[in-house]
Amino acid sequence: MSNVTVIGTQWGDEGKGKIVDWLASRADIVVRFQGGHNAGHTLVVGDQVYKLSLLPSGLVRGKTGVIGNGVVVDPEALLTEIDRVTAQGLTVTPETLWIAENAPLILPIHAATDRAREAARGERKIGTTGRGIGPAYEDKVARRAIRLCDLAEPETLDWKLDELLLHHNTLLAGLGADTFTKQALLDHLNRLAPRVLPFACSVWERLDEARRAGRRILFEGAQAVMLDVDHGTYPFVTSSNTIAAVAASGSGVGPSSIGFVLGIAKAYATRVGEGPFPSELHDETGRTLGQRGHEFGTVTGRPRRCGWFDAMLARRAVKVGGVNGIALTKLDVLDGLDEVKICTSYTLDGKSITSFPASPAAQARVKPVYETMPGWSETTQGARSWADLPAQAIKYVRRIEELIEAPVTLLSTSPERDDTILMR
Ligand code: 2SA
Ligand code: MG
Repeated sequence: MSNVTVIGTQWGDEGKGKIVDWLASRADIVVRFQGGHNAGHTLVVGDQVYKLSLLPSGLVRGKTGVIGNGVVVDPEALLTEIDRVTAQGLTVTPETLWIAENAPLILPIHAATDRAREAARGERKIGTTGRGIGPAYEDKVARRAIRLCDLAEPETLDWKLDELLLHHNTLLAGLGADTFTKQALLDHLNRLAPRVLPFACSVWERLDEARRAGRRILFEGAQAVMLDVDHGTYPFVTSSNTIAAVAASGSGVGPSSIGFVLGIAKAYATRVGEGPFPSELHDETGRTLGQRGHEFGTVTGRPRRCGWFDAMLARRAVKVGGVNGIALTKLDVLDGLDEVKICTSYTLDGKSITSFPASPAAQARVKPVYETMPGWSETTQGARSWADLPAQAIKYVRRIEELIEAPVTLLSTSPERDDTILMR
């Protein structure tokens, strides 16, 4: 295997964690390149269940884990997660975990701003994870972020904190929320710095060395294309680009290192948080999918909205995300349904449309047009070969491939790592 980049093609929670884990066994280095601890990957390894938010999944398999410059790093969340997996028996050291010294940090003030703004939005809230992801990215672009390397420099930290506080305290006060003192943030950072700084390094250089040594790199995306700040259902998106192209800029390698782009798609659709979701089901079928699929957020525990597979959006994700092949997950959740539906086009105000509109008002009014297929009564759970699958399930998969214009290269049939079928 050469390099592989894994991205979500829907709204997250497609089961990336398991696929990344499966691929990690064939890679040497696993790299996170965007997002922060708003990601949530559940890995089932034997009788251990690992819940990772910030750490690259490969660490669980003894691979080198990398947190690239495109990630926003909450040092406290990082250390909590390191402590948790350490208690589960893993060893995380500066040899096995490399964090980009130029990665921007998330401070408690970012989460406060995130939450205060969401509260102020009321009905119009985005439904963020409340972890400060958006405000941290804003600070990066506004050139006032505190970066990991700054923790080693008291003078830099001093003036950067002034600038940060000026901005956020003004906002917080305006929103009627509690403001922060410089001393509180300084104490927070000084407490964490000695444990976090040893992981800081020049990631681009190490990846360059690794590349030249022929080591195989797996880039692990978080969130998904429909949450991409440019290509997603803006403004109901996360604050980073989530497409494969960002694996390069978010870790400091050239675009040719991205390799094969594997898009993860769930056999139906889910979404947490607010925002348009044309194929959402508000009926018993929707609730059944949610229960069978255990559709509750890893990070916030929120129940996920459920609906039919949206081939229009998945096709778009394939195109803008640069997807070469799809890993289709959770097909077994559809087992036993009398019929299954795929959203193949939309209508907008009664007129047929062939592309998802860009404006949020139009996106909210879009109605799905479905193609209905017979379901299958046999179980697909745990199937380990093509021959184990019911004929109707195969037809469903083939139809999806046709509609989204990408081959299904992997089929995952249970959370267990070995229940994965390599299709081609
Ligand atoms: P934020 O906190 O600013 O990123 O929130 C903005 C919107 O993005 C949504 N969001 C997510 N939706 C689904 N899954 C997410 N994380 C994973 C998880 C990730 C994964 O399992 O929880 O599978 O990689 C995630 N992160 C952000 C959020 O609901 C808002 O709609
Ligand atoms: Mg998830």
